[in-house]
Amino acid sequence: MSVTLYGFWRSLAAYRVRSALYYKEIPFTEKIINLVEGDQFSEDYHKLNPQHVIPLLEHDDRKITQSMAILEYLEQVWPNRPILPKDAYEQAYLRSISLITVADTHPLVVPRIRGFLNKNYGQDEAGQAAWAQHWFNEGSLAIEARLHNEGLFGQFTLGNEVSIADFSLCSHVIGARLFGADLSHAPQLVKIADHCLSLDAFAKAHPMKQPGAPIKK
Ligand SMILES: N[C@@H](CCC(=O)N[C@@H](CS)C(=O)NCC(=O)O)C(=O)O
Repeated sequence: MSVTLYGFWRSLAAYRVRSALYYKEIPFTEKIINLVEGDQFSEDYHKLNPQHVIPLLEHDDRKITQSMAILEYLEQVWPNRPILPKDAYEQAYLRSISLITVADTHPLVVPRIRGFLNKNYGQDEAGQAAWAQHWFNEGSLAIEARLHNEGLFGQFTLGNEVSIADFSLCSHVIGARLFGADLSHAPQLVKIADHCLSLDAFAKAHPMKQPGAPIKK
């Protein structure tokens, strides 16, 4: 059995998958697709994922894209250390709170969007950062409100067990911090992410701990 994650240190979507692989104790190797150098557009990678994005998970001869689909696949194939509860409502809640960042926040700040803003609207790094901070703020506010409205959180998104949403919420907070977004209006979200990051699986998957990440001074 072989499991390969195609990822990159800075990728928040790859973080979601990498942390879940560690959490579920699934042995894997990671192949680096350097998004800065444009490896996502190489001929070889095009054959694997014509969308030119990471992550991609290769499990023997199967290829799976999209971090949420990969997490669901991991749960079904490796049910040890479960990340989805049995209850239908709880499952829907976890997927929906995950998608606030996976579908409605993160896609707005990825390299191709920032590159487009630069090329077509003349936005320099500061302009791109302000854009990213805005969308992270919107996402943080929405997640924080959902957490309080449902009142299902404990140390994690759902009570005191790690679930599928924790990988996404943690990636959101990591991204907000990388882009210098203000998280002061989302204290519960931050508390959950920091609790996740106190666990080995979440901590060792952190972007700043991956090969190629800038050394922190
Ligand atoms: N919705 C996808 C996100 C895919 C995505 O946009 N990944 C980024 C890295 S986090 C990427 O590969 N970007 C390449 C680019 O924008 O050129 C998922 O959750 O897997």
